[in-house]
Amino acid sequence: MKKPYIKRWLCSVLLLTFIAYPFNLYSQNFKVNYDENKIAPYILPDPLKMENGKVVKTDYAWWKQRRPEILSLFEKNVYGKTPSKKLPLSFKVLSVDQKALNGKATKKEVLVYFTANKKGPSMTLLIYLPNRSKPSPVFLSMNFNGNHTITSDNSISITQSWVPNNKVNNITDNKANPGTRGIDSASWPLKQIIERGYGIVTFYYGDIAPDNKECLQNQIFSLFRTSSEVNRKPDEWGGLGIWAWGLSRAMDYICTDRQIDPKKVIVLGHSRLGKAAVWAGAQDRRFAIVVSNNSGCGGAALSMRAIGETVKIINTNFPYWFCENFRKYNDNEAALPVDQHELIALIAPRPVYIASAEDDKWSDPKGEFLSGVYASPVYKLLHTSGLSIAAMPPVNQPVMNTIAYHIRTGGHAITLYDWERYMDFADMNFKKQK
Ligand code: GTR
Repeated sequence: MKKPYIKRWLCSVLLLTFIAYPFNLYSQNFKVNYDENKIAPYILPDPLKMENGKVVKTDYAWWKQRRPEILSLFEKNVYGKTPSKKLPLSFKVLSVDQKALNGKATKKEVLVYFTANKKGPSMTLLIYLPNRSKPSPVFLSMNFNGNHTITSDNSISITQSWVPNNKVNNITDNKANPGTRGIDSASWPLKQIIERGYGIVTFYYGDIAPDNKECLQNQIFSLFRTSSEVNRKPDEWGGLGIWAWGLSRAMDYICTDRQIDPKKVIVLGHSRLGKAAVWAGAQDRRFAIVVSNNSGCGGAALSMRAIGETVKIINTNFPYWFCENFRKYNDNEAALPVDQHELIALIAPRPVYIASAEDDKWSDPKGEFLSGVYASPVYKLLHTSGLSIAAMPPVNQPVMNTIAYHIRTGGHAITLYDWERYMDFADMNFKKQK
């Protein structure tokens, strides 16, 4: 009798270690709090109260005074300033296949150049559009490992950009290889997305800037600086700002593609790419809907709760993701002049979906939920609904108002369940547009 019990116990310990291991890597040198009762007192900034104490009561005051003020607070204290300089973008269609996915989709690869001489930095968009409905609504979302990893289709070009070494994928020289084709296909249910009438536009975030300490020595970053500028200014942008900028450049292409409906672009990101997607959606009002999938600290989760990953942990592990001023709030979150509920509020009155995973404690699901709750007064000021509940819903029971939220069973990932909820949410909102 005893033996099976011990075997089961051993398997569950091994399984838990395997699931928790990646985030142990990032948390091993820190004291991480997961206890709600140990959250230090904090006062969230009121999104409807100006820095001078004046209460915002009208749309006009929001659009002309408070919204610009919050945007500036995020630029100065968290993500850094996104340069306003416009680059001479140009686009080159590399391939078109109108019979992709068993004839159900048109697949395109498009090169986006950022310099007039077409010799500087560029990114490659991979696009799938449903043949039955054009112009199509699309999800715009960056991928983690290269366009060729989202499906096993071996006609997709393999990124030449730096990729992280990875024993599992047999990458040892920071170069993507054909053996990694389709490794992330579980996160990209293309068949289901196309069948529901949605397209996808994706690119590898490493095309824009490598996710490593060279991130800010890269070509895009240097396009906006003069050679005399050596050190990063305290409010100069970081990797998340550059990746968010890349999403807006992809939107620039989308606005030229007559097969895509530019009024129905859903910007979406998982985890670190969710942080960038929410920051892009907050700045660029061309995005019709914004989706945060497990974006956590520096994404949808309130920083002041300091549960799971904290400002100090993320700035220590990824010092190039945020602006240098953000480091002032290491172990000092209560002093922040802005918090992530106000990032969500910047999206108002556009629909936004915040999604958590029950086992993703590192991302603080409750902190992600509360951002939606505390952004709601701005949505109501702008004559729409916020998040109509004050307590977290049960797992796998989504709540969909203009702000939507779900916490699903399982861990840190983007799953078919998540994608299906986002398409339900987009259906609901795009039907209203008709
Ligand atoms: C972790 C990071 C999280 C999240 C995650 C991911 O290392 O601490 O904030 O970005 O990576 O991107 O999967």
